[in-house]
Amino acid sequence: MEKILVIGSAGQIGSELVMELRRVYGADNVIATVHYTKPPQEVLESGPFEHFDVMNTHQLYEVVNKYKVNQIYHLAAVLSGSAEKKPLPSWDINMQSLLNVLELCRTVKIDKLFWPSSIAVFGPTTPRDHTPQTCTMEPTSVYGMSKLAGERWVEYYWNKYKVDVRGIRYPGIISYKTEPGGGTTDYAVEIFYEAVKNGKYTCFLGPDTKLPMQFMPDCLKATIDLMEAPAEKVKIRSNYNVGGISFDPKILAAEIKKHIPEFEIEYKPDFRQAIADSWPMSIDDSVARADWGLTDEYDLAKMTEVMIREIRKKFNK
Ligand code: AKB
Repeated sequence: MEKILVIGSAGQIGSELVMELRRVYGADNVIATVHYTKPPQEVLESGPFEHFDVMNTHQLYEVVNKYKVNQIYHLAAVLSGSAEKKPLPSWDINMQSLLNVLELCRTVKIDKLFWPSSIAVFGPTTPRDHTPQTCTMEPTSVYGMSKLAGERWVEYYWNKYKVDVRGIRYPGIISYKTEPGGGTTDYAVEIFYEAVKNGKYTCFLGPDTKLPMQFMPDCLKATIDLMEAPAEKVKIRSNYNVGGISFDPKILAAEIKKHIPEFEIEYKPDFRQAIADSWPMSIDDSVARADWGLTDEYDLAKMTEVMIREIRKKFNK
């Protein structure tokens, strides 16, 4: 039987992944954990929950022993925008937490580890259109540097110790349950909230900043599909490209206007523009499709419709 530990269960992806894993594997078999942020009530109430700091190895081993954990999803990280404000502490958290978890997997019997990377591993010297799985990677953000170093470490633990680690280079993730925090792609969630609540949005990226994004249901499906794939199909251990849908703020605003005709957008690019300009505009994920059968369901129109419907419900609008 699987006993799954989710590190970072209060975050945008973690909070929804816990609920999906509980649906698939049974509520009692998925242990949600956070450090300081309070997770949504449904995460707290629907199954086991622990409070601990992944930087504290003693606490990490204790929780793993207590529940006889055999799978870990390590999602805790400082994202791109926040990491630029505190480069050294962010590097420390992103790298040391990963090394703590990798060492745990090496020394205790953990069957599988999921650790996500990001499109942030790419940089200005990477081909920006249909960015291939393997190409030049010279990230310029602290977050991207930490994710690229992490990719090398997870592959190292696979090659050297056979730690069965799997991961996806997440594009920007769009969702309506838990808002993201500190990322460069966060505009693509904020815009929906502001459109529904106030009918206008000031975007921190310019109108033509095209980036790859993925809707949460497709993100959860890809994550769990990769973890359930037979080990021999997972040929890349340093993280797979996943492309989702590519669009820029003006295209997204036009799609939102189809539902909220009075919606207005203005642009005031800030420091995150330079980060976005160094990232891919679209991703080639053919390797993930061929190796373990990545599929996705949502295009821009379908995602926009669900986002607006659900946020309207949330705010009785
Ligand atoms: C960010 O914007 O930092 C994240 C990411 C693309 O990894 N959403």
